Amino acid sequence: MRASKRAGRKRAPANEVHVSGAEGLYEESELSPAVRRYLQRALQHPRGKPDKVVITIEEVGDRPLRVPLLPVSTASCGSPNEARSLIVQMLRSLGITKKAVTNALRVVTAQPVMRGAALVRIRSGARAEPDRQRGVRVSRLGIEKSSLPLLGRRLASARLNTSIVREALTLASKVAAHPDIVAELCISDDPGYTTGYIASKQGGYVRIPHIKEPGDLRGGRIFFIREDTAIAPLIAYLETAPVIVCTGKK
Ligand code: WAQ
Ligand code: MG
Repeated sequence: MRASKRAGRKRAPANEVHVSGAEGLYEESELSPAVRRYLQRALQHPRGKPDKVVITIEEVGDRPLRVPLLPVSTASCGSPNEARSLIVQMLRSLGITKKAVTNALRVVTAQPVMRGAALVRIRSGARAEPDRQRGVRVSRLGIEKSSLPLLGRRLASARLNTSIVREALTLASKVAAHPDIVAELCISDDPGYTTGYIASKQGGYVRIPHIKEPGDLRGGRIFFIREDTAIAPLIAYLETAPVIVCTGKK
C-alpha cells in the first residue's frame, strides 16, 4: 500500500508527498481482509490524510526463503542528543566510517522524507540507491504463522507486542539476513513515534527510545552495505524476494 498527498495545487507527481506505506505476504484467502486493513491504515495515518492510495497485489511465484528473527533489546537513552551519540558509537563499532555515519544522519534528518531506504556504503559513505527520492522499498515479507505465538509472548513480556514493532522487526530481520547488509538505522516518520532502532546480524534489533522529538515529521531508513556490494542483486532481494521470518525452530 502506498498513500500520498499533493503538496501544492499542481497535480504533477513531483509534488506528491509520502504519507504512509506498508507491505506483506498473504495467502489468497487472506487478501480481502488484508486490503481492507491497508485501506483503513492509509486513511487514518498520523502523517495526515492522503489524496491518493495505491494498493498493488502481485502473485509471488517462488517459495519464500526462511530467515531468523533478530533478537530484540532496548538501549537506555533519554534524549535525541543521547541517541545521536549512541547511534554514532554503535555504527562505528560495526566498522562503519565516520563519513558514512554523517551521510546517513543527514538523510534521516532531511525533508521531505523518502518513501524507501537509502543505501550507504560503509567505507566511502556513498549513496547507492538508483532513485534518491523513492529509495529502496523492502517488500514481500511476513512472519511465519507458527512463530507468531512465541514472538507474541516474547514481545508481550516487554510490552512490545504492537503491529508497529512486529512489522519493523520483520523488515529488519529480512534486511539483516542479506550478506551485503552490515546494519540498518531506522527512525519512524510518524510524528508521535519516537523510538527508533539499529539492527545488525551481530547486535540484533536494538531499540533506541527518544531518538527524535515528538511532533517531528522527519525519519527514514538507512541500509549500510559492504563497500563493494553489487546493487542490482541486493535490490532484487530487498524488493522482490519473498521472505518469511521465523523464530528459529523449523
Ligand atoms: N522499505 C524501505 N524503507 C521503508 C519501508 C520499507 N518497506 N517502510 C518505511 N521505510 C522508510 C521510509 O523512508 C520511512 O519514511 C521510514 O522508513 C520510516 O518508516 O521497536 O514506523 O513506517 O519500537 O514510519 C520502529 C519501531 C518503527 C521501533 C519504524 O517506520 C520499536 C516505523 P515508518
Ligand atoms: Mg511512518
